Amino acid sequence: MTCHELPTQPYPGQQPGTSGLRKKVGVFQQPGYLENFVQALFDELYGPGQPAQGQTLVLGGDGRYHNRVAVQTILRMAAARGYARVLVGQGGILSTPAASAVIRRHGASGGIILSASHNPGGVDGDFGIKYNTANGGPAPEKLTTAVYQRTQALTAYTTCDAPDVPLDRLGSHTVEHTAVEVIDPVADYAELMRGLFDFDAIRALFAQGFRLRYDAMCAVGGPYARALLEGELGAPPGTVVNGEPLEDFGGLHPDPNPVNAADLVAHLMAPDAPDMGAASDGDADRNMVLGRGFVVSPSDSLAVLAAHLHRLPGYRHGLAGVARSMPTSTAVDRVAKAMGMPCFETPTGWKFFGNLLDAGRVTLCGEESYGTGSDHVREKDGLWAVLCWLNLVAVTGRSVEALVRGLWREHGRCVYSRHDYEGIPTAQADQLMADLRRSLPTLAGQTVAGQRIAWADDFAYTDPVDSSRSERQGVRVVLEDSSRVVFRLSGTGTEGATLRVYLERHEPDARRHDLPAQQALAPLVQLAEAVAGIRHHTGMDQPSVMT
Ligand code: VG1
Ligand code: CO
Repeated sequence: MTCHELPTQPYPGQQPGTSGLRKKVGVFQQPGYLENFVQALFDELYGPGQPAQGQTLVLGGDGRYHNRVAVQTILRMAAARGYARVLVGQGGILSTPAASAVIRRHGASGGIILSASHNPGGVDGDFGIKYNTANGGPAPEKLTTAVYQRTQALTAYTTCDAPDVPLDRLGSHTVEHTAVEVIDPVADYAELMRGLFDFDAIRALFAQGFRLRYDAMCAVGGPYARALLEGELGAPPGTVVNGEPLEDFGGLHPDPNPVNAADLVAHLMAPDAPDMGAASDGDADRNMVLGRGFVVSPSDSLAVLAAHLHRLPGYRHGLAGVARSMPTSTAVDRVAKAMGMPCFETPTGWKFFGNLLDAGRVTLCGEESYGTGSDHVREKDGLWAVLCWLNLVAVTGRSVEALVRGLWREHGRCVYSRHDYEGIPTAQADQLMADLRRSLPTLAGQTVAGQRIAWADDFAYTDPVDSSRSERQGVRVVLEDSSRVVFRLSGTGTEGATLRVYLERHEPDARRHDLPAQQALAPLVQLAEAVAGIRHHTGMDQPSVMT
């Protein structure tokens, strides 16, 4: 076997977005496309052409179409780079939170996760790649920007002509001088979960007949949920549905929300509904939680966890603090204030939580996009969130709905919704945001659609740990009663642009807590239209998805 250099060239658009580089499968299938990106990454990590001496790389993905091909390509490049060791998940599989756990547990220098997460999969769907650093968390913007710049300057990449590594059986192999270990993708993660939760209490809950329906949406969460819920915690077989990871996710769209997981919602709304429902996304870092006949909003889920997490073994010493992404509702802020905990507001994307977690300033983090996680890893973690809820139900004896209603009673309800306008031509979406930004200085004090705007800005963030600065992270329009509308463009899509409009209104009056969210938020929808001219810019009357 020999290593050799092959020619490559800059490809347009290899700039990672909110979470890694995501493109259509066909784009990734172009000869040299993936290689160009990986070479740029290795060059940034170790210096151009320099070996990754003594380093360990973790490698795996969500099992979507092209996963296996990409794993073999990267194994050959890692061997040619001189990595000491590569830990690859069996079958090329590792969920995002499991990859984070493996990196941390084995002292790896980092990991490559092959996933486009909540984006559709299959031959006509999306593929993705992201790099996580030694803390187990997504690479910071500084690194992803440097990698992008390097992708634009490369002329060659290094690989070797080793045969494919057999991925389906656990075992050790040598490629060039690199030890490649095919590891159980669940084992390290399961071990971590055992240390955080009261498994006996959850086991007792299931033994008493508590019924859960976990929809893995034919994505990578299935094997983890089956092993832990059905295997260890005694949930009856069939608790996990769509539990087999499929290359095309069985035609499902593993972006769990009430639209894409309509089947799960229907089960939880049925007369014989289970006690709890849950779903995870493509790479199993997101979670959706439902009670019987009751949908939990992700921002409320975060707030409930903030209020109760100290009841669980892994968190019995309390929380150092909490953090949420800017568009996430302020429910968690209210809980944090009442409990005397610091609460941080970061830009969208998990990479912004890493420094706060590493510095021990926060224990729990979350986003409105069905993402919650803690300092146990450096990613959001879908199954972890479900285990939190199960454990809380077990120790408090309260239902999912009762836990959320308790939050509303104590702190009022942050009525919340996100409206997504998908598939907008990029130029139109950019124009909308540019016009909106231009109007910012004059918005404060104006009455628009009958509502008086207190202030408006474009969110900018200075990381409290390393002082790095991130500008233009979303336009906020805030009313005098703290109701708000936030506008930003998605950084994960692969076709055109998606405008996200986030709507929030605090409702202290318990008699109004059961008003449907869309009804309670209707005035803010009018405000959003009036300040941003969504119809004018996009021609769309209605959002494509409301969550
Ligand atoms: C979306 C969500 C964001 C999340 C990101 C990655 O980003 O809004 O909260 O961190 O997806 O999630 P954007 O830029 O499209 O709004 V995942 O589970 O797709 O990695
Ligand atoms: Co995800």
